[in-house]
Amino acid sequence: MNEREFQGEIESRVQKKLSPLFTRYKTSSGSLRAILKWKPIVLIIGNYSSGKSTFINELLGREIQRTGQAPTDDSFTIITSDSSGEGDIPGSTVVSDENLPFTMFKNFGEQFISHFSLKKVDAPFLKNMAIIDSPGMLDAVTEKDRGYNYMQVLGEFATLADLVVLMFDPHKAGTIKETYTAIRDTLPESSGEDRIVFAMSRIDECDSLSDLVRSYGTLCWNLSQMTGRKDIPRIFLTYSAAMDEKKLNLEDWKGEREELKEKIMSAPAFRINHILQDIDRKVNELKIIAEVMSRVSAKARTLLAETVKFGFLSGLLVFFFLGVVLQGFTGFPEKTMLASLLAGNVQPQHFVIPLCGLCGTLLVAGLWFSKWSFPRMIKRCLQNPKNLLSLDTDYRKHLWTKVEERVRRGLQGLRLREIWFSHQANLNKIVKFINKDLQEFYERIRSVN
Ligand SMILES: Nc1nc2c(ncn2[C@@H]2O[C@H](COP(=O)(O)OP(=O)(O)O)[C@@H](O)[C@H]2O)c(=O)[nH]1
Ligand SMILES: [Mg+2]
Repeated sequence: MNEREFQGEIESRVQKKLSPLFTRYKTSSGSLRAILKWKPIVLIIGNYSSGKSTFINELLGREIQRTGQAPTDDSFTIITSDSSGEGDIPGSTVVSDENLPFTMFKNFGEQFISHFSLKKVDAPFLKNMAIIDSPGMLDAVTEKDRGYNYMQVLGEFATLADLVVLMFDPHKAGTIKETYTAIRDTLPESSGEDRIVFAMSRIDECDSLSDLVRSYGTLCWNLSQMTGRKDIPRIFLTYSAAMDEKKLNLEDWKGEREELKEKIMSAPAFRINHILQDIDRKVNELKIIAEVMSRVSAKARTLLAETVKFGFLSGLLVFFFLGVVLQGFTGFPEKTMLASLLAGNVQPQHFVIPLCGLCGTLLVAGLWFSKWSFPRMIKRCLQNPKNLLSLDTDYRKHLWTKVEERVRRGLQGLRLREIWFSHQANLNKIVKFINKDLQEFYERIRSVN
């Protein structure tokens, strides 16, 4: 299977079948489009001084990134390779380049942009891949001084990345909770943990084996606290062979660094999977929105039908008896339609009052519906829009938190005439895409693996 071709096919199918719906429900397929646009991405995050930049330099075989004990490098750097030679591109250019998937990062402001750049280096493995080096997490107080929302930036990069390496060192094994939360929230539930790789670096600095085991234990405890799961994911225990003064005999862990490197090199292979997971999430979000709109429209139509029925019945009563009532109170008209009907000599003028009464009643019913009962129904739905659908799985519950705001805005802006729009037909299209197109794509990658 040619991955590029497959990616193109997925892209055109999404474009054809889903984009009108994304537009219709005012949701953007933004990150999806960005992901489809460029090459596979590996994001490396973790505490400062955990050895991220050292590790990247090792992959490149050159000192490209600055390293050091203090938080030396406080920038996000995309490192990649293309045919146009080496060079640095400043953040302002990167976020304006429509061919790159980073245009939305403009929203994080000047402070972020001045701490963002793209480095082109000559490394064959980066032709079809990019690595992102990130500034490390600081403590909560210092975090405020950055001038941009660091956690959100991390989340946005993680959405684009095919693989996220979370790196920490034995001294700070207990402090990665925020980082983890920031990225986990942005990843689709269905991806499980397979897009996140945990690595504890600088293990050569442990004073003894028991020191190492203690750090590892702390880390496992923290991880299980964060993931809410009892099973511990694989944690690569690594160190940079270039560092001298090894207090421990690290023979047993020698291979782990290489394994981690291999894992990173294999990121392009995860890509199609990642794309499908993202489509899965986007389309399921869309489905929730369409479901709510379809339910609310159906409710509104039922309410309208009832109002029309009631209006018409009252209108009939008015039609026949308005003249009688009027006559009783005012003496006018001299002869009611009912009386002339019974007498058998009806004249056209006898129908004037009844018809006016009928039209008036229908008008009042219409006004009542549009000005009072429909807005009241929407208001009720807005009180607890969650009740409009069944959130039967954790995945759907999670997606709901993502789309709730959009659903609310959609409901608030719902015009009366929209209740005739074919939300149900849209919903059917979405379900069909999930059950047929998406499954077919999943089948195809399964048959290759
Ligand atoms: N002993 C030891 N030191 C390391 C290791 N990896 C990195 N360092 C040192 O730790 C410091 C921080 O590394 P750096 O790569 O800049 O960390 P970053 O902030 O995560 O990018 C530097 O002085 C490195 O030389 C390692 O595996 N073992
Ligand atoms: Mg660094």
